[in-house]
Amino acid sequence: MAISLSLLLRPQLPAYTCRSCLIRISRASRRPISSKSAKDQKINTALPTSPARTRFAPSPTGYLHLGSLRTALFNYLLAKRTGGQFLLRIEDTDQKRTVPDAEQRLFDDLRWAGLQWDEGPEVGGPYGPYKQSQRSAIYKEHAQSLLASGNAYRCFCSAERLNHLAEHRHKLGIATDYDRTCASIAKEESDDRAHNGESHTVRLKVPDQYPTYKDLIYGTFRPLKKRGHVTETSYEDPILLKSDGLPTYHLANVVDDHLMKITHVIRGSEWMPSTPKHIAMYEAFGWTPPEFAHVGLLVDENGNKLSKRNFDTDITAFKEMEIFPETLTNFAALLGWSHREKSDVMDLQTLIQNFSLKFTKGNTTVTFGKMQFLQRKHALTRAEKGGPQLQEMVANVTGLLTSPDSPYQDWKSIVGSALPEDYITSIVAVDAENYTNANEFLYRNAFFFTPLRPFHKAPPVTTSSDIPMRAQMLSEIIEEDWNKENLMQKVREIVDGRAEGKAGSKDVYHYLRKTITGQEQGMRIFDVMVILGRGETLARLGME
Ligand SMILES: *[C@@H]1O[C@H](CO)[C@@H](O)[C@H](O)[C@H]1NC(C)=O
Ligand SMILES: *[C@@H]1O[C@H](CO)[C@@H](O)[C@H](O)[C@H]1NC(C)=O
Ligand SMILES: *[C@@H]1O[C@H](CO)[C@@H](O)[C@H](O)[C@H]1NC(C)=O
Ligand SMILES: CC(=O)N[C@H]1CO[C@H](CO)[C@@H](O)[C@@H]1O
Repeated sequence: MAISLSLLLRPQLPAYTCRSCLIRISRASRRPISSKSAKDQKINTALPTSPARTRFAPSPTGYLHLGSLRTALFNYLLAKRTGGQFLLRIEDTDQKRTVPDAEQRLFDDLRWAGLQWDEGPEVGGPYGPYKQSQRSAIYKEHAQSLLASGNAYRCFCSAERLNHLAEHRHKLGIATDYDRTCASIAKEESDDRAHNGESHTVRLKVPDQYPTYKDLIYGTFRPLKKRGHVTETSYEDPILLKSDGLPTYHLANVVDDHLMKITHVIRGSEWMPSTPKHIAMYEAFGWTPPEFAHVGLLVDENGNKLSKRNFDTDITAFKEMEIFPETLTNFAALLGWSHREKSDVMDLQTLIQNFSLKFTKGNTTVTFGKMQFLQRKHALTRAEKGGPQLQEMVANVTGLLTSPDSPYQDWKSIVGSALPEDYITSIVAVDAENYTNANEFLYRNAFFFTPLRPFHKAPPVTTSSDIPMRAQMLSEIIEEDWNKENLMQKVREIVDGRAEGKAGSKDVYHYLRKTITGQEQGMRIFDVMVILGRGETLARLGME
């Protein structure tokens, strides 16, 4: 299998890390979450005592999806919890892979989710520009300073040579790193060749021993000293500037995080292998690195990374399902973060107030059942709070009901002269806890929108029963008195007047429910009778 140069240079792929580092990473992440080893307890989950500056730094090569929303959210919550700032930075150095509308969609989707950034595109800030494509000069200047200090060197190797080297090493089964051929080129020669326009990249000269650092989730990370391969020497020496003069992820990310005064970086654990290199770069610049927290990957029940096929679609899919933004942020927050509250149901403000650095180690399995649970709970909150969020739900249900292709064409005969919005609001008030989206809501409450006359002409199986006849007593309640209290009182009279007395109350309720709603169970029957109104209720009971 040939290893292409593009594979080697692709900035998105974490490059090879010393095997011992990887082993440490995988050991750390395989440790069960519940284990309370002495080492675990040393991990400080306390919040920083000063305001945190965090960032979300997406590439406009795709849309926001569940995994990246979660990363953005954790960074947002940490900044907000500590009274700091949340930055948005667009890492658009890979112009070839840029998707034209991705940037605008990222802005829209983050705002939809409520994650407004304090500094970044469209809002500005003191450390801009916040798009990497507009910062090329800054990266060049910093690469120069590493060249000057001897922490970086120019690499004039051709693509062919590097490809060949990689293939050769691949066959030997060793890391496809660089052999440092160009590291020994004298400074004068290197300067001359560059001056004469010879194509080159700039590489970081990584130290033999990576510095120790402390991950906020995994604890102290001590990369072991690298042992050279017996026959081949291999150096990770990542490329910082590509031959076109544009930075790689490694350089741009480190320079920007420093210049933008980022204090905490919460990112996916796929970046862990690169972190020692990044820390080495901070040291080479003489800078203090930010704190790092690497959160596990989102995986499906089979342990596979979430992909388009198993729902890690861009969040448009959730919008189309009419998942509320507060449901999605609540759901995303619970993927790898834990709290001490009694309830998992939290809106964004509550998440901020409860945020901590209590993350779980290892991958997080995503199951979507929880999302429907949260959606219903947030629907209930919307209904209880009222206001624009409730109005939006009602407007969507009303829109479907009254549309020309509504499956409930007879709704007007029930709603009468009332506004459909008011009618639907009254149903939402008693059934919000079962709301998932407008369409499902209409469907599960179809009996409110379809005139039911099942028993008018054909009496029910309980013909021999006195219940249908006694139920007629409900008509004694006049229009003005048609409310819950009076209905409960009348039904009590119906029950008490029968030979069975209280023992037969179940039969009475069952008859009423079945006749009025056509269903075996559902919301409280008194609520149904009030919402349907006197005329429709009595009609369904055969009293037209
Ligand atoms: C996390 O998931 C990825 C992708 O499926 C997998 O390669 C990795 O081994 C998993 N890590 C752990 C700690 O299970
Ligand atoms: C209402 O409908 C619009 C358009 O389909 C949708 O974008 C929005 O999410 C819906 N809102 C709610 C609360 O269902
Ligand atoms: C509706 O919500 C209530 C309250 O959570 C629940 O008890 C009931 O089972 C739900 N009904 C359906 C049909 O899901
Ligand atoms: C531990 C903690 O901060 N709990 C808070 C979570 O959010 C609720 C609602 O805002 C607060 O009342 C709790 O104190």
